[in-house]
Amino acid sequence: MPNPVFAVHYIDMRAADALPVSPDMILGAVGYGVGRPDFLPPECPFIATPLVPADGAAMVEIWSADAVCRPVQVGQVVGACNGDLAFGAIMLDEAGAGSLEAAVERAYLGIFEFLDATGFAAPIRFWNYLTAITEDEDGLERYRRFNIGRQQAFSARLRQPLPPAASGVGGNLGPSMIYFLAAHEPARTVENPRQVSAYQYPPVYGPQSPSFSRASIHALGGVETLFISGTASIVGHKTLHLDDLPGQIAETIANLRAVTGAAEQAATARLGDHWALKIYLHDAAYRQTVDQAVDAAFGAECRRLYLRGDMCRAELLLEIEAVRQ
Ligand code: 3EB
Repeated sequence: MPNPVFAVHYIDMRAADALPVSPDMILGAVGYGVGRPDFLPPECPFIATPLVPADGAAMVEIWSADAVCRPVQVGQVVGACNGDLAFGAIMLDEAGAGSLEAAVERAYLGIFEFLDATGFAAPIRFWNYLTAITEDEDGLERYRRFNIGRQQAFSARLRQPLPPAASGVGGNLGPSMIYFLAAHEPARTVENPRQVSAYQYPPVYGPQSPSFSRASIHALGGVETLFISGTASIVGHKTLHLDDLPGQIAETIANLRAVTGAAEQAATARLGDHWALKIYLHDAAYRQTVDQAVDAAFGAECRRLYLRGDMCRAELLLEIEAVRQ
């Protein structure tokens, strides 16, 4: 099987003093509880998130490629690209925009400017990390305001019928931010047969339903990468297993299996066996219990990054996203 054109690495800064990849082949780096690492060349895109690792350590996520990447900045979006892929990241300027939804819309419009300027047609995966995600702001929850701003920009600029995979999680260290991967062709979108599509959630969850697909498949040169969106204990559109950690873990894994099954139907090539999971925990103390379930479901060799996060529904205890290639 040909090699994937990109890969993700999770680096523990307590142990790392060097890059695991060639510095000119880095698309971008993302920090959790840490600023730009000394070993990262200054021209490589780096963005700090408001999330911290669940065990308090500092972690860096690196997206590497199989070809030299060129750093590029367009407006406020910092990124890098090669012939096949682009990475970009932007901090939200909430004070400058006046409201969260205006800041989100402006940031996403900046992302579309970046895509136009670099010649990339389609975002294939978004990560949205927001501060105080479930807090009320002038009568409307911040996550609901975020959904309004995102959809405003998507309806103006997204050139595909359905949005790609995404995660939307809260943290409290520094400003809200967004990062993404993009390609020349839109990713194929995949839904979860056990769940109502997020973009069809009823208005009880907010005036604007969340614009993301449950998964997206990026295909290039016979290699397919599956990006599974943040996945939680939601069936239909309802949260199940309130205050029940084992129940939410089992339901989340059932949802991951269901969306994976749907993706296998939608894929044109066999998906690889390498998984990387990002696991958001409401309470870092859940880690051991979740880790045992992940070992059993995905195998002990499955890579994982545990983060302390606030889910966009306060009753969700955890959320898991995945890359499979
Ligand atoms: C859910 O299933 C949980 O707003 O981009 C998961 C993944 C969730 C992405 C987003 C939200 C988002 O509704 C929340």
